[in-house]
Amino acid sequence: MSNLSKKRYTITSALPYANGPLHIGHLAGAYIPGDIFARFLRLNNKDVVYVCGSDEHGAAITIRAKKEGITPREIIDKYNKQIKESFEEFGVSFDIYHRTSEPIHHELSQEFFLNLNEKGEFVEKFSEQYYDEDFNQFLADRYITGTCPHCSSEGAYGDQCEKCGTSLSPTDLINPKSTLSGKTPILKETKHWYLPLDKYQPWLEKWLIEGKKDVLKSNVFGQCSSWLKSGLQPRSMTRDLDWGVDVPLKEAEGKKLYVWLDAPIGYISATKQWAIDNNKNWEDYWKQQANPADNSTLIHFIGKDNIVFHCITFPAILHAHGEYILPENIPANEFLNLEGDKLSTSRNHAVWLHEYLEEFPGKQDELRYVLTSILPETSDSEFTWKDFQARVNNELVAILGNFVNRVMVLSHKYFDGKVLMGTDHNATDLAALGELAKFPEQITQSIGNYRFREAMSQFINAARLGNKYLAEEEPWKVIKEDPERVKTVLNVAAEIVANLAILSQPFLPKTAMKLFEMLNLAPQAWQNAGRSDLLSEGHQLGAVQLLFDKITDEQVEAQLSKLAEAKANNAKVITPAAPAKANITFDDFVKLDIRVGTILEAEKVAKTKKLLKLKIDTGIDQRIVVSGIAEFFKPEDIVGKQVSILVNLEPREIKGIQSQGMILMAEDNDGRLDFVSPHTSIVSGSTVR
Ligand code: B3M
Ligand code: ZN
Repeated sequence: MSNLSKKRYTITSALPYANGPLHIGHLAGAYIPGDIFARFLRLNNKDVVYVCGSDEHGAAITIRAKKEGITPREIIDKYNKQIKESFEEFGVSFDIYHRTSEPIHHELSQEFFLNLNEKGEFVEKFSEQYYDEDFNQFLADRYITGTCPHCSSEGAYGDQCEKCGTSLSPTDLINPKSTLSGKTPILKETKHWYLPLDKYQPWLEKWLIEGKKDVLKSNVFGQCSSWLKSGLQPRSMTRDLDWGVDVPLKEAEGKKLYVWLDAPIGYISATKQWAIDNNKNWEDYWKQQANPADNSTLIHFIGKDNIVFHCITFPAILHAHGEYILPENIPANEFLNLEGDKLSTSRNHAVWLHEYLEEFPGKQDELRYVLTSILPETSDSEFTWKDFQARVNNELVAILGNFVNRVMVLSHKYFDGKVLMGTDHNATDLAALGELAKFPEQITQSIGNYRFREAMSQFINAARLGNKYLAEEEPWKVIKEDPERVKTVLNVAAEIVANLAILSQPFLPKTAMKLFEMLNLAPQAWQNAGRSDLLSEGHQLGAVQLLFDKITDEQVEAQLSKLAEAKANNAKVITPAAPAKANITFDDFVKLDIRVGTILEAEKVAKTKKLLKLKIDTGIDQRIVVSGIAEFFKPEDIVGKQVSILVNLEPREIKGIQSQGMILMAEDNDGRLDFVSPHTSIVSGSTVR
């Protein structure tokens, strides 16, 4: 599939919206795969630029700003910083982490828009769009919610239903509501610039469907084919918004570029900035070269929700512009689930990277390892803390860590940390070294085909080989009768460690560094992997370092209870209110005689948990009411309190007590009760209507 024979690569990972922290799903979707790929190519001496940055426009930002009660600028500054730090901590090796709020990006996006506009590529259309009259503004897709026309679930957005995944237009929504005022928006005429995707359909079919059938991953190809099959529609490239890149036309004052026009251009503006900072020519990485063989190879790493924009919209824009290269591949991942449930920012069902870093300091590679092992490459996959623990303890600790540790400790113990050569390699040694030599090519194949899970398991198999070799040769036993043989065994083992150091570099950057330090060896290029003469005779090894330690049951339990707590909090917040009951007439209503009463006495009803016996002054009389509120109120706290009481309810006997009427209580989703009371003191017997 992928061609690793090119000399220049332009690698991108999706630009995260700077509207919240990152979680493990982000890492597993677009960043770990992109980083492994970029690191691998650099190790192979390719000319690589790996770019990313914050996506700082669009309703994603303004909605978040509104929620937090701060400005969009404050939101993007806050989350850009946090996200950038998380990436650095996890060793995601972008050559630049840029921002779409930078002037260089605004300029380039506007240049794209003007270029296409001058060529007459856009179709200008007047259309009716939802407008919030209270807020005097057109409503972006995300500012409108309503019922999904496909699955009937509530709370679908104007651009997508998150329940069933269908992409929508705001006017598709049933019973639309503005999220600004909560009111039903009106339709108002506005002008927008549309990219005629229908016009590019034949070209896309040729370039994407015919040309990339054998190149794209099947999940990506499947989505693209079905999009094209259902027929592409023109898509508006401008928005009535007050946050984003200005549409650079006089007649479009107040309008902004659609975020999905400017965001992918962010890859290019990031490269431009990097080129300025590093004395490079950005066009080498983005423009078509005189000799097509010199074109850079463009690869987009994304999650599956971004496929259409990277496979259809952005290529159409690049194609319409004319001077740019097109993506070679778009290896999108599916989604990662967590403990049996979808990852969710709004429900706080997630493992947040900034929290992981605090709770598992120094264990970045552990998470990289586990996520790489379970990447949702062909279908959704699942992260569980038990599995995390098992993989760290049984693989990183028990196989890789254990092997390296034994080699280091024994070498120091027997030979002062020197790599020596005793007797000649015997058949077992040669077999082990022969096996070892096969891994680089296997891993190369896997990475070249975007099969990072497979590559990761090949890597750990290389460590397994070392572990097995050592367990069979038992140098700790042989040392007594044949120290010369032990020199050779530890020499072979040290060569395996050196190979592991090289092979680990694309996957586990911190571990790779430690391994090279322990070996007292400079980091090596990929081409040296497979060799068994990396350490010369007499080479002095460095000090022993601990690579990994075990994840404890307590750590797992703490994480699980954190998720359970989030779920509990969440149930409180999001359980929707019960639907309204059937209508009644006013005559029905006036049959209820509700009064303000004052609690004169209160006591627990014996042998019950929930009941209080109350004596109430209703203004009409003093009467006894039994009420199920004992879990929420102590008798002594409510004497004197004014409440609403339904006085003409048929008396009932409860636990042998005649209860005359009913106290009105408000009940929330968790069953918590509170009185419906007058705001100020009011005479008992006042009517409630
Ligand atoms: N910010 C959407 C997302 O974070 C968007 C990606 C842009 S990539 C150019 O899923
Ligand atoms: Zn739906």
